[in-house]
Amino acid sequence: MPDSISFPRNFLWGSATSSFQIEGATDEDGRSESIWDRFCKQQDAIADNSNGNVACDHYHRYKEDVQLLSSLGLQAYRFSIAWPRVIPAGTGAINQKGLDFYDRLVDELLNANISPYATLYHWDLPQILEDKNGWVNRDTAYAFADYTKAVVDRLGDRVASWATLNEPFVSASLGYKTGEHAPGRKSPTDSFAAAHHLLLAHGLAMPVIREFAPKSDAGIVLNFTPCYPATDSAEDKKAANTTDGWDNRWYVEPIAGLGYPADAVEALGWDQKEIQPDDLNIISTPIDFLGINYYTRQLQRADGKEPVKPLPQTDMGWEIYPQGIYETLTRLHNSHGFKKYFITENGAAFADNADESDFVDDQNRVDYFHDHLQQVHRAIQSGVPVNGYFAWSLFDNFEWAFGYEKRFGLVRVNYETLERVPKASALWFGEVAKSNQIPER
Ligand code: IFM
Repeated sequence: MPDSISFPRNFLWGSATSSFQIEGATDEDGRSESIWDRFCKQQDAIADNSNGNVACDHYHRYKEDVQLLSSLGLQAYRFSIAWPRVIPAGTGAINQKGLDFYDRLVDELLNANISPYATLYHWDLPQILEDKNGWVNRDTAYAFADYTKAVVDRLGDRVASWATLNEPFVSASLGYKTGEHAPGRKSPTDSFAAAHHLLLAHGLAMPVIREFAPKSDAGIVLNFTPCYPATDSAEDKKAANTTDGWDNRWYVEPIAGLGYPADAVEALGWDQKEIQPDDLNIISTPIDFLGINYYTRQLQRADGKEPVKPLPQTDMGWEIYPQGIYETLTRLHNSHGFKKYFITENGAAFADNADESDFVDDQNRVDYFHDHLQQVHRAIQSGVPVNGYFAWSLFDNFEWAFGYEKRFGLVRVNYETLERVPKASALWFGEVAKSNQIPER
C-alpha cells in the first residue's frame, strides 16, 4: 500500500465529543440531574471518583472550542445534546434556556464554516426517567420521540445530520447488564428490555426528524468490535459467534429489517416478550447513514478466562487492530448495503507525556490514526461508500467509568487550568483534513 493516499472529493473530516463528557455546568440554566450525575456519586463507580460537574467547561468555552476546530481546519463537528437540559422532567415542558445553548453552538459552528453533526442521545438520560425504570420502561422510547421533536423543531433548519442514539449496545449492556456504566444495573433481563426500547426509540424518532428537518440526514451510530475465537476449538468459536451476535449484530440487523439475530437470541435466552406487533417495522425505518464507532477487536474464550492479547494495546488495554475497521466496513456493506457510512468515532487513549507548555508529542496516536485511515481508504476502494471520518475525541475528557484518567484527545486539556493545547496528533489530523490525504509516514 502506498504511503501517501488521497480520499474522495467531498470526504468530510471532523472530530467528535459528547455532552456529558465535555460540557460541565451540570446545574446551570435549568438542567436536571442525569443518570451519570447520580452514578458519579456512588463511591468507586468512577476510577478517580470524579464527575462531570466541570469536565472541559465546554458549556462556557464553546466559542473558544469552535475557534480551535476552525484553526485545525476541520470541516465538521459531532456533538451530542443533553436531554436533561432540554426537557428537565424527562417528559413535558421544554426548557428553552437549555436549547439556547445548542442554538448558540450551532450558529457559532456555521459561522466558522463547520458542519454540525448532532447526536440526540449519548447516554445522559434524565435521572427522573431512570426513577421510572429507565430504558426498561417502554414509555422512555415515546419520551425520546417527544424530546427529539423539541430539539429538531428548534435546530433542524441548521443541523446537517442527526443521529438518534450513540452506541445503544453500551447503554444496554454496560448500563443494565454489567453495571459498569450508569445507571449501574446488573440484570441480563433488563438489558434485553433496554436494548429493545432503545431501538424502538430510534425508530420512533426517525419520522420526527424527517418531518422537522426534511433537508438533514437521519441515522444512528453503532459501535462494532469484530469478534474472533481465541483458539480453534468449537467451544471458542461458538462463544465468539454469540458475542458477535450480542455486540455487533443485535442492533444493526433489526435496523436493516432482518429482526434480531436468532442464534444469539437463543444462546442468550431472551424470551422477546417486549416486542409488540409493529415494533420491528418501526425499528427498520430506512436510515440515510450508518455511523460506525470502531476502536479494537476482541478475542473470545468459552471458559470465560482472559484471552492472551498478542497485539500492542492502547492505554485502555484495547488491542490495536487497524484491519478491523476495514473488516467492519466491508462486512456491513456486503451484508446490508446501507446508502452511506461515516466513521463517527475512532481514536486511542494513551498515557500522554506533556512538556512544560502542556504540548504532547503523541506519535503513537498519529500512528493509530494513520493506520486506521489507511484501512478506511482501502474499504472505500473496495466500494464501501464511506463519506467521512470523525476522530475521537476533540478533547481529553470524562472517559466514563475511567474518569479523567484516560486521555483520548487530539487536544490536551489541563484539568487544573482548563487550558487547551493541541497535541501533535491534532496538527497532523488538521493537515490530513486540509489536504484530504494521509501524508507519508
Ligand atoms: O468515550 C467513549 C465515547 O463516549 C463512546 N465511544 C467510545 C469512547 C471511548 O471509550
